[in-house]
Amino acid sequence: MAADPRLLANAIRALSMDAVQAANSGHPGMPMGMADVATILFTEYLKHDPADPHWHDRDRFVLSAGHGSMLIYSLLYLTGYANPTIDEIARFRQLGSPCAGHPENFMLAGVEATTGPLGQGLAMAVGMAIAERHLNAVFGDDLVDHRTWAIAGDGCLMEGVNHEAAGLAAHLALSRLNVFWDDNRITIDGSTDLSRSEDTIARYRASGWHVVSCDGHDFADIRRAIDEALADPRPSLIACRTIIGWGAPNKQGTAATHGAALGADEVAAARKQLVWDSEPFDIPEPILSAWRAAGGRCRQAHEAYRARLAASPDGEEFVRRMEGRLPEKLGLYAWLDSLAAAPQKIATRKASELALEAVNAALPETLGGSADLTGSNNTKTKNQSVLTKEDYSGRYIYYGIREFGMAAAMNGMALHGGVIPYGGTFLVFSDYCRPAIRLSALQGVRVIYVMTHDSIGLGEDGPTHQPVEHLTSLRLIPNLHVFRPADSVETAECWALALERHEGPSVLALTRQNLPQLRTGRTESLSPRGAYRLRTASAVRRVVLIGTGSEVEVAVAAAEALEAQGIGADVVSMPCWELFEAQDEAYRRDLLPDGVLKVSIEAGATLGWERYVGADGLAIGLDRFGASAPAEDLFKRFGFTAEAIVPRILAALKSQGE
Ligand SMILES: Cc1ncc(C[n+]2csc(CCOP(=O)(O)OP(=O)(O)O)c2C)c(N)n1
Ligand SMILES: [Mg+2]
Repeated sequence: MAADPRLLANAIRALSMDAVQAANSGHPGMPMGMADVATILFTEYLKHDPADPHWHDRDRFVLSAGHGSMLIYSLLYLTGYANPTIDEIARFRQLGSPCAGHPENFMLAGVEATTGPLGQGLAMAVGMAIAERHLNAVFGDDLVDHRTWAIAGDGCLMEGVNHEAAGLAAHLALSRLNVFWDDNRITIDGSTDLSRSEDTIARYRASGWHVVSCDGHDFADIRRAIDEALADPRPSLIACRTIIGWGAPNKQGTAATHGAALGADEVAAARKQLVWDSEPFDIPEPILSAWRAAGGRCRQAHEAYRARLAASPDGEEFVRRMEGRLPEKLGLYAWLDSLAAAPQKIATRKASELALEAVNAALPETLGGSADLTGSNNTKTKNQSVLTKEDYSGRYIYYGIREFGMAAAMNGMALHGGVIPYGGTFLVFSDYCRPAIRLSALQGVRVIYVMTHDSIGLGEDGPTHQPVEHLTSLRLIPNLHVFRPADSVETAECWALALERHEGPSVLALTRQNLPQLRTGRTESLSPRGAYRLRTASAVRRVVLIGTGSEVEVAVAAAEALEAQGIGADVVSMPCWELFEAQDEAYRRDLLPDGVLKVSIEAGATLGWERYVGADGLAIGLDRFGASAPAEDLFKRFGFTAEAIVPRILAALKSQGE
């Protein structure tokens, strides 16, 4: 006889309140409130196999309301994943325990996404559901046929990104996406009446979703709602009316259960209420075996899948893509050869498009897109058809004006695996994506951001569109590689580096304006070192000019003017700080030696360049907003010309000599 789901759910409640109590920190209310819904999902619907958490065709589950992390830790333990162990749960939120404050994909198999920043889990789930449909269209039902589930709270559905994600999901008719809304009408400050008056259900319906409501503590009603969701061809929002902290007799239904330990008295009262006699972290044997049996539910389906995979002629290619291994050739060599033979004076956004022509032909796993700036970001190549609800096999997504939604969806795609997402917008709007870029970096996923119009060089659109502080601020994000290539050759090299980077995201900052090709003749790839000597001083070296992107051309002109006066000047092109930082000291010192004047030239904030030019160096940049005018006029106006820079260098040399 099947176990009583209430008993199973109470195991989640006990683990959650006891772990939070032990840590004296955490969020018991959400897991206790959603325990009943989660029990039905994990014991009756979710396709997963705790024995192989990475099974490619498993359902994906995202706890968008990440503060309720004890819910997922309980579920993984109870269904029989190798981790967390019960000891790790008992050490919830302590150093070394994988049961971190919020769920982290890099700590536990079974945690599909790092969540906690509200709304983003939902948006990542949309990306996972897109990746699933795309791979299904390419590889067929035999290899790809799964669902994406998410639990979102009131907070997730208030955050702006939920609107972008919901719009995208409905537009692409992601029927295999099912989102539970923990409709408990409580947030940290108290009742949602304090801050919300909208009709969330009507809003989702109007967006094109199927919405079904249920009593989140009535098992039959939960099943009915899920069955209805599964039958509908639209993405579904399953609004579950719940009581936060259900089972804690004096605190349930109040914000007091949201984010603090219940306290010893209330935990004892909840034990009585739930008729739960066992000690903390001790799950009674019959209940644990019932959970473990439920955890093994899909083993046969998994085995059948493995047999299909082994028999499939596409199996090897599918596994290659899912494991994120690149094919031998990125397709860029022929393109680099042609650049050596016939140098191009083009914008780096155009150079990116031409590099992508080769990449997209060689790599069937790239999935591109833009937030409504396709023609400006140059992100769509000739061989890419559009991914639509009628044809998910397309490899280009019109994301609409949804930068944050796009970035979060790309995180979901990369986490799902099987695709390498890249997406474009203007660099200035990287701010709109920033919370998701941060999560790309934290999660260690290969997402490639194509950010064009990378300085005042974009010209007439003016200061609203001209990035100033963006390169600096992106370089602050750990594990993010920020590339700013100087010409068509570097652009191709940086694309290769971004694609080969399995362990994290990359930003390609690209120009609108044309740039000369500075690297002529076929050379080895130089960008992997992050910075390299592009031009060596002829006269005795007294200056090292360091440029990035469009300002490398300016640095070369300034170096030539200095040499004409007998002052030796190296030019260092530095397309990627992070890669340069990874070089050994000898290389770094050789490039940026002591005893010479070091000058950085970048049309953006100077903050940070002290690191390379030193206290006596010169950081030439832009520490104010730009202006609306043709690019050439702006470069003159703000001093990014050899004529403006050389006198500053001469003055600095003079004062150094004194
Ligand atoms: C983007 C973001 N803003 C703020 C927070 C801090 N925070 C965590 S939970 C929460 C309230 C969420 O309310 P709800 O989703 O209803 O969760 P419940 O109280 O029902 O568990 C807030 C503001 C956050 N985690 N992410
Ligand atoms: Mg709530």
